[in-house]
Amino acid sequence: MKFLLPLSLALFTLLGVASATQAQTAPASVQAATKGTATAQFKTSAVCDMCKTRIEKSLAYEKGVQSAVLDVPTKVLTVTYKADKTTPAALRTAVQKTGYDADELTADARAYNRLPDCCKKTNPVH
Ligand SMILES: [Cu+2]
Repeated sequence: MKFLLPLSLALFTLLGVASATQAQTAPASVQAATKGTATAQFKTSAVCDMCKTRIEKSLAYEKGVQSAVLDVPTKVLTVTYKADKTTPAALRTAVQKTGYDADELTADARAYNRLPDCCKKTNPVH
């Protein structure tokens, strides 16, 4: 009967692996439920709450954008968008046209010049 113990241990191990595999597939099905929605983050040149409002409003009007949230202290803009309606590149362009840098891309000069002095990127975050 002694030989049965390792056998049942092996069986338990197999079962354990099987349930672990199932657990791993669960998040994938959650992702499938929200399929088509993607999130992108851009480092901007925003310096204050006015910048935050300006950028979030501007992005809200962009095609395919579901939400846009700017964190002023880190200057990071998080955009949730429909992947079949827009692209991170188009979203960066939208940020540039609002007058702010988006990652390595420099702000549109005209839009930047229209910003109030307190929102110029030469200012520290305030
Ligand atoms: Cu500002």
